Amino acid sequence: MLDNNFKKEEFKKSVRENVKMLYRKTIEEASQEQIFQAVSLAVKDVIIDNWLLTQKQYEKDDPKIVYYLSMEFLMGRALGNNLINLCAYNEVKEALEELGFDLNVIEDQEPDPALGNGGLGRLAACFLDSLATLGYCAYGCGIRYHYGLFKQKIENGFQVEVPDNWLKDGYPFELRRPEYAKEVKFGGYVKVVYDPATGRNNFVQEGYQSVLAIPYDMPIVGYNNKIVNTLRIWDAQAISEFQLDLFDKGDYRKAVEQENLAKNICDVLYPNDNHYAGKELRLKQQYFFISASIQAAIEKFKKSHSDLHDLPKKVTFQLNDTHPTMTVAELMRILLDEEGMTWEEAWEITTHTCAYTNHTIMAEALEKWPIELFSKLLPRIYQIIEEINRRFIQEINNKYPGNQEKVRKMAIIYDGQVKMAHLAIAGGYSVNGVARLHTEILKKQELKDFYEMYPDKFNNKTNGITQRRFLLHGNPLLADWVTDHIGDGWVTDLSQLSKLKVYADDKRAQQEFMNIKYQNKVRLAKYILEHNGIEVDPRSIFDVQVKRLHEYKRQLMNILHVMYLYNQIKEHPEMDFYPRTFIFGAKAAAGYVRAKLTIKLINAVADVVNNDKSINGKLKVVFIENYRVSNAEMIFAAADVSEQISTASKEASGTGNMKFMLNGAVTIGTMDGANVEIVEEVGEENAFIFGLSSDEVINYENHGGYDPMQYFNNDPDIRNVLMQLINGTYSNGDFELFRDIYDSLLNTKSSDRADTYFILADFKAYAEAQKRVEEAYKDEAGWAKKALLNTACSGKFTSDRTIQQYVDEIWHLDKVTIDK
Ligand code: 26W
Repeated sequence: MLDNNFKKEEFKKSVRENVKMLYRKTIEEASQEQIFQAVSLAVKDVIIDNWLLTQKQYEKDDPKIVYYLSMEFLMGRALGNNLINLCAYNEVKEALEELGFDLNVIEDQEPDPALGNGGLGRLAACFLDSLATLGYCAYGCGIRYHYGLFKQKIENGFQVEVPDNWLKDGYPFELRRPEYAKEVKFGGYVKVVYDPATGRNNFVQEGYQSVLAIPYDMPIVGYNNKIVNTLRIWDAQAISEFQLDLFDKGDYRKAVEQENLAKNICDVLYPNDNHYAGKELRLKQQYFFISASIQAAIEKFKKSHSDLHDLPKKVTFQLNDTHPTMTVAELMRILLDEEGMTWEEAWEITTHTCAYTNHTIMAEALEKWPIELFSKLLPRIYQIIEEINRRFIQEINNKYPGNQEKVRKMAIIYDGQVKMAHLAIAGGYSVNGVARLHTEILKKQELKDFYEMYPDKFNNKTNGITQRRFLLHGNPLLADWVTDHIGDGWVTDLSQLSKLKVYADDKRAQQEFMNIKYQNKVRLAKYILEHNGIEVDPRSIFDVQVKRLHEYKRQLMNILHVMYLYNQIKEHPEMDFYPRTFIFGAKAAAGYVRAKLTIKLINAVADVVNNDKSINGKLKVVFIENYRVSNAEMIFAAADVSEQISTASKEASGTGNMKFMLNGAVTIGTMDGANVEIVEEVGEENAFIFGLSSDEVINYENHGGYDPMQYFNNDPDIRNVLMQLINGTYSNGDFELFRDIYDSLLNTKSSDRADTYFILADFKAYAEAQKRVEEAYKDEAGWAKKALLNTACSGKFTSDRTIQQYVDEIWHLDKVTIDK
């Protein structure tokens, strides 16, 4: 029996009590949603005891703290995950059964907290899980968006965005903590006041508007170790009229302005993934949560330490991409203006406390704020950044005398813009990429000049995922099978999966493994029938691409290949063809027109193919509506083939690729991001690799010489497929509907190159790799071996390993255990 605080009878009693207290109902009268609330409250009760224990232990041990600062935390549902980590899932399942409820149905009542877009936000959530499980003192710091990532509806094949009002029934796992509120100041101007006592100029912000930041804490439960860490998300509240200081009393206009400022800051998560839009409100969001978080961190530090010079020994601020880069300037502001330090002292502390992770090399994702916007909203912060920039340029000039080119490329402020990545690099002690290839590209290409100047700051931390959510919770059949074969040590030490390798050729193990895959496919098929009304055959190959929709991820290449296969089957009905179900799931940013059109194309192809009786159901295409963390768990478990087909060099790492691998899906992919390391672990013979290398892509980009038209002219298969975009085949005779997609592949506009993502260059290699997939799948034992080996070789990709590397090489945290 695992060590947990659950006594079945007590738990049942507590659920009854909660239903009574919350709803004045008996269990029998309560709705499933009400039961969810009551169960969650009972679970929270247990969590809070451990939460208190953890705080006590941290106070006693005084370990170093990492603050993981992120605009996004894509947590997914908490109930099931908390039960898993409390080792109480099965007991609670039984207890609920005895009360007449199905835990799965109760779990489905929880809204998916979707305070993130995709990879970056989900990575943050996996990291919090690993930090708590490994026993490290960590705080996630973020924003309590009232509306998370939109819900996706598909209407007539088009994406429609629906607001995600996740807080409407109240969220049981959050705790409002108004007593820790912080004031955040915007606008106004900076007054310089000479202080004769110190001989220093003091900088005072005046005429500003304030917002109150109210923290809400969510528990992050470690696995089976009683540790409960905290995700602190900040909500904005107006400073009420009564709290205006004397000077402002009766300033009605200011009261209204402050009220409005507070009203919209936390309204909604920006739905752009990998695309910078330069919106003022986003800048406000960034400063809002950073100022509140850094203030709180400094206050906490000072409670138990007397000398702020020790900050780097006790605290790291990890910046999740450039979005929280304001940290550098805000920390400087506090040390200079509030603590009275000299610039040199403050800079020494700041540059040994901040560290930056880069998650993308996509140029359009780089944050560059216009000076006017920045300086007006944050006058003091801007002033500090100007001084950082002035000194940084001096440093560049010292190192490269007379080299204006270097200044132009590296300055923090240039061309009327504040470049956040440059600030993050200059202001911190570590810069890391998220997969080996990505880090190499940063060093050799994107951040070459910075690497040359600060080689020691650069390091790699290949991403990882938590096996607790993506195997133990998401795929209970496989989790049990693994435990039956190698014990349950893998739950906290995923490298133990390698013990499964001895079963790779074992007939019985292969059969059991594939039988579990089959049952998971049946589960997904049922979901697809219920949600899409499409019948799919669980015996067909489940070929899955689920991730945000972006041109560089090349969902378009996937669907063009489906069109090509359909043409083949139609032309050669007698052809030997193993039935395949192509499954897509993807949200497109609301303003990303071409991405949304790609969704329409996928659905249009699905309509034609799925309804063509003549192909005997050999080919099915499914677009899963509203792809999100909760259905992702089920999708990974059911996949045979994992599509990881980004243009080489563009996908920094990918993390879905790892979730598929863990669940025994075989990768078809390019040598991009972490795919490189996946292939290294599992062996080339257990993956299907194709396409241009990152060097080839970068070479084309730097020197030109790519001509997509050549493929159109010389390859009739490609030509046929492309013509079908503009001859009405998938648009009821409408020649214009998909013209933009056609043009994007072939028509060079004056400014940009056609087929920016080399789809036509890679198309045939992709089709050929897909052919190899089909041949391999026909060999039942051969495929089972490949699938099993993918699971067995996925140990490296746990976020526990990633976090341990961050701890050893960047954070240097102390391990904490709860005293028994
Ligand atoms: C400013 C708009 C914006 C919003 C989000 C720009 C950039 C982002 C993110 C950095 C995009 C993102 O999620 N990147 C993904 O990060 C994952 C975790 O490291 C990687 O696995 C993915 O390859 C990368 O695309």
